[in-house]
Amino acid sequence: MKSHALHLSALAAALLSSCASPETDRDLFLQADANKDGKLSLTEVNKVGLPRLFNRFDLNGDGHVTLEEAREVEPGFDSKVFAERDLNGDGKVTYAESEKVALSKGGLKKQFAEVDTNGDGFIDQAEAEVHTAKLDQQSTAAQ
Ligand SMILES: [Ca+2]
Ligand SMILES: [Ca+2]
Ligand SMILES: [Ca+2]
Repeated sequence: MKSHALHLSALAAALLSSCASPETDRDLFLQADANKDGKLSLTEVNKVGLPRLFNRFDLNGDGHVTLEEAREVEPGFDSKVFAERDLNGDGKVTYAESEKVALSKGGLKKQFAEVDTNGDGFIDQAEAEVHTAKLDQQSTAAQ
């Protein structure tokens, strides 16, 4: 993964990765669409996106993210941001901690709003595709 990709929106990284094939994106979309209404709500996006985001940082897959792991994924990761998520202060962020903090901030709300271009509170497949295409362009431009 190229470094610029790390700064793409969390939703993109988590759900609609720019390096995934369209096939994978569609699978992800379907997987995220828990109630199968053909649209993604913020709740659905958080449910699928937050664990994926977490797993991306948990490099050794032991169920918690250390500051070292966070910095390996995102060099210069702010230790304050880390401390804010490490609710019990043991130097590790578990998924439960990260989810709790993320949801208290609205989860992937900001990233969601970027994809929900008509602002109806749902991401439909067309909006998801537009977003993916945009990311593809960005990643091509950055190469
Ligand atoms: Ca870990
Ligand atoms: Ca902790
Ligand atoms: Ca929409």
